[in-house]
Amino acid sequence: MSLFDNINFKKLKDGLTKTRNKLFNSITETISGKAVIDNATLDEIEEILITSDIGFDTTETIIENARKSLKNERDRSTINIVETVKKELSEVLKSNYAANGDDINKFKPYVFLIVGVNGVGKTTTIGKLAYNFNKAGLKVIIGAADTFRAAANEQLEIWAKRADVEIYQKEKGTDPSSVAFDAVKKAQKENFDIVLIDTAGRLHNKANLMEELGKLKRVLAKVVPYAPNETLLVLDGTTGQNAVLQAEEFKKVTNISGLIITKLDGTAKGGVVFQISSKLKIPVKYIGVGEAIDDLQTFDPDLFVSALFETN
Ligand SMILES: Nc1nc2c(ncn2[C@@H]2O[C@H](COP(=O)(O)OP(=O)(O)OP(=O)(O)O)[C@@H](O)[C@H]2O)c(=O)[nH]1
Ligand SMILES: [Mg+2]
Repeated sequence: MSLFDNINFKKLKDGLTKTRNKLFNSITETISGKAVIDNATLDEIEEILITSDIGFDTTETIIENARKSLKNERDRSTINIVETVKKELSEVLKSNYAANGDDINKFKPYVFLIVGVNGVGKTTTIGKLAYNFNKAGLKVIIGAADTFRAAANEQLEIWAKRADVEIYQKEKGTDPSSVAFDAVKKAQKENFDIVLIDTAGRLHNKANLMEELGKLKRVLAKVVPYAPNETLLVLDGTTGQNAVLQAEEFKKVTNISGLIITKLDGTAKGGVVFQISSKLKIPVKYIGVGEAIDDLQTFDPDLFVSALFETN
């Protein structure tokens, strides 16, 4: 059973329209009208995949596997080609997939640390997560550990109100670790199920940001030794290759348990989800398909691929 009922296939499909146009429509254009697909056509498909932000290595694997499973000329009908590419794309996502929520009942409070560079959608995503957890009947508190930016608290307060959950905050400039510490303490004392800790995306410099993360983790573990249960890295899907680089940077300095890829609505770069998933070997947990509170969806590999290939 899934924890949230937050997948709206139509919205997912609508959000992925531009990516679908780039990926699926180009593939169908390439193969339409051809009775059988020759190697030159497979090369063209390969090129489409590479230029759809899926990445070189991932595409190589997909095409190599497709060539193997379509060894016979007669297997190379257009429908078989599309189905094979779809299957291979799903495999990429499934090989790094992890279901959400299995452990949540085992830890109280269950602590999420949400990290990522500035502007990727951390605060918005925390609002959406809070809304989903609250709707699932869990008692949620948000810890406002982005004490760097002036308007951070106000923005988070608005989201907490919308999601109808509590927020723990202190004045700007407070040590983020002390906010996180106190938020988890409060959660423990007052029987909260879920703690969502927002963090700053911009500090004085990158080394600072990474150092702060390490400190946050050490301090959280002082309240509850198992915390954080999850460290989720938020990536902006519209930035394509840059998102991959960011994830690699974060992976070097901290243990990332899952990814949230935002802003997949309205971008043609959604193919980057495949590249991120296969390169980083970290599961994608959620995706953002809009700015509203109900625009966060639990990531489902098969549905994601279907949404990229279904036109009506
Ligand atoms: N279209 C779209 N916009 C999104 C999505 N998620 C976040 N945004 C927008 O991205 C912008 C930045 O979001 P924030 O949540 O403030 O990002 P942040 O990572 O907390 O930023 P900092 O706190 O400055 O580091 C806002 O305008 C959000 O509305 C999404 O899934 N789709
Ligand atoms: Mg923020």
